Amino acid sequence: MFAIERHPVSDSVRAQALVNNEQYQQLYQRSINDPDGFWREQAASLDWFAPWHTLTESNFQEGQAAWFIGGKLNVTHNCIDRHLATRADQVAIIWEGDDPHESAHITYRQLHDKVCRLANALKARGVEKGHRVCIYMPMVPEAAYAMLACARIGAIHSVVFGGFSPDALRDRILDADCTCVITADEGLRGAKRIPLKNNVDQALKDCPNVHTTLVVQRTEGDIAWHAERDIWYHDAVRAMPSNCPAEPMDSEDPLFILYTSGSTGTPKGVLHTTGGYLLGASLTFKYVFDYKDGEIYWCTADVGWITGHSYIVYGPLANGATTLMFEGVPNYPDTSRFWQVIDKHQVNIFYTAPTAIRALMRDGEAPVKKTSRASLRLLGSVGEPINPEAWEWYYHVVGDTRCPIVDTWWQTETGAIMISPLPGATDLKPGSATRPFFGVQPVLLDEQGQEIDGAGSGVLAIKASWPSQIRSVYGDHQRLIDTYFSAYPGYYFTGDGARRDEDGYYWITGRVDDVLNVSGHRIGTAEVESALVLHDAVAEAAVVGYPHDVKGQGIYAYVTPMAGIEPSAALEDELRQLVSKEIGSFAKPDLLQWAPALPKTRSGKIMRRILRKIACNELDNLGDTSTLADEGVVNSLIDARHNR
Ligand code: 6R9
Repeated sequence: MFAIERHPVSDSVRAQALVNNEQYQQLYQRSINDPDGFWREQAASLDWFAPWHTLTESNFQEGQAAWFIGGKLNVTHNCIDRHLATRADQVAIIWEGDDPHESAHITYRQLHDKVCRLANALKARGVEKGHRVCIYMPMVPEAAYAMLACARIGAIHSVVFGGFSPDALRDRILDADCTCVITADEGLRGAKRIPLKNNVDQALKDCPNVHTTLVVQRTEGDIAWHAERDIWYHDAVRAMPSNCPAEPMDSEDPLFILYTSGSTGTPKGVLHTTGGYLLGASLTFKYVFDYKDGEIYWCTADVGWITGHSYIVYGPLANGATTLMFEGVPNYPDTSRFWQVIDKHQVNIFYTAPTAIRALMRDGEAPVKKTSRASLRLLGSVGEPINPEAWEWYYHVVGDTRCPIVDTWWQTETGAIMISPLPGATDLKPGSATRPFFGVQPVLLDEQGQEIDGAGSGVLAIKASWPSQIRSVYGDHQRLIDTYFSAYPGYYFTGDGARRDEDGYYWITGRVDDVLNVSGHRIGTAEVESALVLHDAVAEAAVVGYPHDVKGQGIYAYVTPMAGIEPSAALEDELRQLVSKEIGSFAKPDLLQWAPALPKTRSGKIMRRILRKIACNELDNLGDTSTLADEGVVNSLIDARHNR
């Protein structure tokens, strides 16, 4: 067992930090005891076109949340225009290409110009306030322009991660009824080309309502052209005026939809609105990263995920920060790339995922140590629990024992960071996300749904609404209520389990539902199962997670073939391809086991608990098997597992 050492806040970090521990305690207490006063002060950090009159109206039973009611604002006015008086020539976005010789710097003035032109181009194509625009892009600055151009005119963006397959893209376009898609000819990652426009063409065969596709020319690769709907991005913006008024939006007008996986059914379109989301992203960015004017900040996420939305685009830009956007991958041209980029652009704050750290750890210290990293001041972690070994390596090797690590727990649904250290305030314990952010009231619930006091373990829930909370599941409000507000009435249910220690620190232990976290990607086991059973040769499939050294969790699929079908390596391969086609290659099973039958209860329910134990090789303690319809099934699965 790895001994967990406490890392106190150093004097030098405390001296230059925004808040120390006392100030954190005071501000936190105030945010809970006097929310009106606290949020009135914090909301003044944004520019409002019209003031709000009511702080919040929320009701967890009905899944209702509204914040800063009556207020009018525009996200891009806050992220761009208001900075022009003081920082027009400051760099807003540093773009680092896949190729280490390619980079670009975009100032706030240039960002204003780019976003306004694109906003005007969207308008010229008939996109209006409230329309949905799908963004399926590589990590190029145009992805940020596209999000911001939508926000400028009040269109709702739905960014779909570029790793999703054409089928997954189609489903998301249809669910949100998008009428416009912004994409690129191809993406470029680790010198490999990703056929984005081709994928869009395939997806759009079933999407008659899409009238426009704007195509960024990234690689000049060969693509098909549909003149009735395709336009080159550069042609569309060229003749447009470089000014476009920022649409005054209601605080509760939708800003974006982002699809995420749950334990059942198809992915949900998580809906976020304008005022509360922006304030949540902006405030957490400022305090958690302890951001100081002029610093260079780099978050390695993809804009296709919530981390990219809140902490590459909206949070940093709302603070007038310089945000770095990286097109490539950590191991191209070699595994020193992250650290080289840090030196090249003099990055001060670096925010990445445990899976990346674990992958780079395998290569040893040399690729890190041949770089300086002297500019680094703060490190961050997000997406999954960080194991203490990876934490210590990140701290000692990457951060040279100098930089605090903020382990930030949050979700697509929470919009912004919920539990995290503040660098000047919180002593660190490797593996713990530590304490709640201002205004956040986490609780641990036992099996009866009762709150656990003091130290203990339970499911993690949130007791009261917070500004950047999910507002709805797009097109299906009942699903919001069923998923988050029904299991434990009166609470927001996170889907995670957690432990609280004697210092009140939270330790997230992982999902308690059927959601996997594979390299930081959230994948519903039900989605993978649905893909597998589409194959004619498959009678039934059950998917569970198992511990994976680099990915955190790997995907373990049990597949029962149709009667008369002989399992084979070729068939296994076909099934993997099918998952790749239905979802994306990141969701392919790591291990596939042919199962003559699955363990079921007498009422026919698959006993996933047992399948999980077999996948994890925890065979000594299978738990209660008395409800099994046929114990022989379990023994045959165990035998097969042992034979692999
Ligand atoms: C931001 C993001 C959310 C799920 C969440 C939890 C896991 C995220 C974590 C963490 C432990 C952390 N998670 N951050 N677990 N420690 N610091 O990742 O959003 O993609 O919606 O995933 O990720 O299980 O419930 P999302």
